[in-house]
Amino acid sequence: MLARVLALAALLGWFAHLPLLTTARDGSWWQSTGATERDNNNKSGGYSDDDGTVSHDDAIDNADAKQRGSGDGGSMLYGGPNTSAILSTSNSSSDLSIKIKNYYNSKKGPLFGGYDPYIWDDDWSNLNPKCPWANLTFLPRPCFTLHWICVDQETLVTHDWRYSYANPRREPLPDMPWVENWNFPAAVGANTDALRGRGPRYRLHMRPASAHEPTAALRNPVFTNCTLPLIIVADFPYNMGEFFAKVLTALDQLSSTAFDDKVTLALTTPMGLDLAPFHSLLMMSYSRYAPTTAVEMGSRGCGDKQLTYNGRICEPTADEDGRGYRSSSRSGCRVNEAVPWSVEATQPHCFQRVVMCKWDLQIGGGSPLAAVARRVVSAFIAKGMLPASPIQYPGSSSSRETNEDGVDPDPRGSSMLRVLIESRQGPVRNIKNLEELLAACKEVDQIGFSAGSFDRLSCAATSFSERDGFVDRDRFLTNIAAVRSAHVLVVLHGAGATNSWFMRQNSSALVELRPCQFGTRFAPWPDKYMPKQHEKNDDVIRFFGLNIEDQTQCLQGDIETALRNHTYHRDSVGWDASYFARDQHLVLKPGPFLEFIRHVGELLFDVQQYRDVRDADRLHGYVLPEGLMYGPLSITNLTAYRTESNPDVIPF
Ligand SMILES: *[C@@H]1O[C@H](CO)[C@@H](O)[C@H](O)[C@H]1NC(C)=O
Ligand SMILES: *[C@@H]1O[C@H](CO)[C@@H](O)[C@H](O)[C@H]1NC(C)=O
Ligand SMILES: *[C@@H]1O[C@H](CO)[C@@H](O)[C@H](O)[C@H]1NC(C)=O
Ligand SMILES: *[C@@H]1O[C@H](CO)[C@@H](O)[C@H](O)[C@H]1NC(C)=O
Ligand SMILES: *[C@@H]1O[C@H](CO)[C@@H](O)[C@H](O)[C@H]1NC(C)=O
Ligand SMILES: *[C@@H]1O[C@H](CO)[C@@H](O)[C@H](O)[C@H]1NC(C)=O
Ligand SMILES: *[C@@H]1O[C@H](CO)[C@@H](O)[C@H](O)[C@H]1NC(C)=O
Ligand SMILES: CC(=O)N[C@H]1CO[C@H](CO)[C@@H](O)[C@@H]1O
Repeated sequence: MLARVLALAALLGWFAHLPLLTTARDGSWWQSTGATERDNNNKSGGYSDDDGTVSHDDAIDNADAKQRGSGDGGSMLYGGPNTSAILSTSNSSSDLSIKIKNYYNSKKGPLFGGYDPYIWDDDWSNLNPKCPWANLTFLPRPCFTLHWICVDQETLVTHDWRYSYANPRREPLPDMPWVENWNFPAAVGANTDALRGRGPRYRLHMRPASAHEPTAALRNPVFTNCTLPLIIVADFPYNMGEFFAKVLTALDQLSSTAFDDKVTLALTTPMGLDLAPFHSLLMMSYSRYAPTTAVEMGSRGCGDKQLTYNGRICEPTADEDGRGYRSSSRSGCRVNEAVPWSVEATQPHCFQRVVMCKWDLQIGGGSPLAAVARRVVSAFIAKGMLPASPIQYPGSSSSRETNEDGVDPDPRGSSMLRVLIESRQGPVRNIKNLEELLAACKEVDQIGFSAGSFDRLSCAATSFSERDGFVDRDRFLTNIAAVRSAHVLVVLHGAGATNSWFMRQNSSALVELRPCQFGTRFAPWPDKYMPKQHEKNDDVIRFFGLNIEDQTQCLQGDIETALRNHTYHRDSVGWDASYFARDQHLVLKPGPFLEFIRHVGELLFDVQQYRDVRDADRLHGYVLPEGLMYGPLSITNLTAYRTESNPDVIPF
């Protein structure tokens, strides 16, 4: 009896989208995901040039107003079945499947316009092995499935009967999820968040099929089940750290439960922007097809391409439904070429199923970051894509460091501590005296260096991007090779820290430098990203924060300077003390810095010792005017801490 009640509850949840049972009308689909209240003061990212406040942004305020205005939709409309209900009856789930299937079957008929409107979303293993396999039964909440969809540029055209105007009991169209937060990827070599670079929120449109479809492919839709697009909607899509932490880990998880690698990955990029090279490279492990953008997937076919790429004139589209050539059909083509994102011989425009997932600041993430990083790097290694490290440490023969296909020997050893310092260009967060630090490393190495098993020290510097901030495909892969040839990666808080995930695990460390006040007064911002994430991932990369709290070692960033001297317009720069703190340059005194590096070297290999020191609140560093102090993260008031705890300060 109980089982029957539960099964009924599950059925009600499952069928809540049917007109008779529908209660909510305009709830955004993600409102039912239990997403917590949006927090306007939270910075995003934390790794990257793109991280920023939400607080000054009109788009966000609108978004909030909208969320408040639309009430608690809380419906099950587009979220798939009530998973918890079904799981709670897990021992009767096959029973349940049959019941649901029968329900569907009994509803088939002419009313549904000839299409089965509610395709049974279980596995597709009965399909041609060339076609995607998917099990969409238990998609996680931020994902949902749409049926009978054509894609035309930025618009999803639904042929689903439940949304048709011809259906007197039609439902409102589902709300397409927004790319709510994103910073415009300008070619300026600086974080556009500090430059008010926030883009207006963006989403794809959705409309029902009409009497005036623009192309032959849309007028005569052929719905394929051999291409399964997964349209990804993500906050901060151009922020590699966010993308890696939220999208890639979620994708990794889905790939082990819901899809095989024949899925087509399409990222929603605002305003027709292209993918960044890191998108394609990071997603490579999850689809055998080239990732694309949602808009590219909706491209109309051969028209422009044929004219520009091989000079062939595109034949004007004739209708294939017997009505002949219409002057209105100027776009689209009779002949569609194959596309790299599908196995099919010609570009598909219409799909039996399209899955959409929205991963944002609140919802996202899946598999552990370190595991995903291992998978991504192994794929590069297996394909022979990793170049040799660009960094030549003394005493290493370059031949030993050349990666051969499928082989990735560890060149580092355990006697010379290899330190790689990120050299940043652009107007903010540079280390102004890199050469001095490199020279000091050499000197210390000559005088005598000792840290754990290490008795030599070697430092090198590298930039992770071009001057304009661009990271092309080769640079991205070279960066990975570079960090894998080092024991310690030193970065200023920012995008460079994301590379720490690609280091060799269990024998590498990340040192994150935080300029004056950023690691103390504003500590909650940087402290909640890298340190938390690495700790959550079993410290396979050891995280060390070094907070520079000596004013003589911090310099105002160029953006703040230009703002204060009226070179920059007030309207084009975010006036925010936390940005100013983050964006300072550093002029590091070599003494305390290298003492800290020695401390890192001592704790590098022994994770237990590392954790003991962390538990003893002596892991992270604070560079004071008097010297170097060890302490925990998140000391927001150094004066108070020093009064209470009276920690030693190593004088310099
Ligand atoms: C899903 O089902 C469970 C168990 O029946 C129930 O407790 C829960 O409230 C349901 N969730 C929603 C969103 O309806
Ligand atoms: C699941 O199976 C167990 C034993 O096999 C049974 O006691 C239990 O009532 C079942 N639960 C449901 C929801 O059917
Ligand atoms: C589909 O996924 C669900 C939940 O993960 C699982 O219970 C079911 O067995 C899967 N079906 C197939 C055919 O793998
Ligand atoms: C997929 O489409 C092909 C061709 O239309 C059809 O023969 C096949 O039954 C479909 N398979 C499924 C599982 O829908
Ligand atoms: C890291 O070391 C731990 C033991 O300290 C071990 O369990 C784990 O498998 C190692 N991970 C990798 C990736 O080497
Ligand atoms: C203002 O600051 C910018 C950035 O540091 C600098 O390039 C410029 O020369 C300064 N202008 C004046 C008048 O000081
Ligand atoms: C830090 O603590 C000291 C006393 O320990 C207090 O005088 C000072 O105002 C505090 N600073 C801030 C910024 O709260
Ligand atoms: C101001 C602030 O930091 N607010 C919140 C940011 O997000 C975390 C977790 O999502 C909350 O715990 C903070 O309160």
